[in-house]
Amino acid sequence: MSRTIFVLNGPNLNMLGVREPDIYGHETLADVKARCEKRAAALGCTVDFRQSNFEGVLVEACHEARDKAAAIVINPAALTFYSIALLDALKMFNGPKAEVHISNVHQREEIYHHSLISRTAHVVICGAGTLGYELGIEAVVARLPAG
Ligand code: DHK
Repeated sequence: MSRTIFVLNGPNLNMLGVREPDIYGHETLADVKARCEKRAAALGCTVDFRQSNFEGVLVEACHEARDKAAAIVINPAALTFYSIALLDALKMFNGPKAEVHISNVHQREEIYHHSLISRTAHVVICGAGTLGYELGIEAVVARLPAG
C-alpha cells in the first residue's frame, strides 16, 4: 500500500482566508495544503489534498481512498453534523482516519456540537487551528504499519 494520505475538505473550506477569519484564521486552503504536504513528506508520505462543496464528491473520494490511500484526514465541515452518507463511506475505509476541525466546535453554537463522523474517526482534533491538519497527519501515520 502506498503511503498516500487523502486530506479531504468539505463545504466552504475553499473560502478559508476570507471566511469568518476571526474563527478560521487568515490562511488560505492552499496554505494548509502546503503545510500538509511538508509535514507528510517529513514522515515519508505523500498527500492527495482535495476540497469539495458537494457531499457526493467527498463520498466518492472515500470510495477511491480504499484503493489509493493508507489513511484519511478529513475536515467534513458542515457535513460533520448531518451526512450519514459521508459517515457510511468513511466506515468502508479500513485505514486510520482523523477528523479535524479548525475551530473548537464545542465552544460554538449547539448545531456544531454533535459529530456523526466521530463515530468512525480514530482521532478527533478541534480547536488547534490549521495546525490540526498536521496533527491529524501525525496521528494517522503513527497508526500505520512501520515501513
Ligand atoms: C468548518 C466548518 O465549515 C464548520 O461547518 C464546522 C469546521 C467547523 C472547522 O472548524 O474547521 O462546524
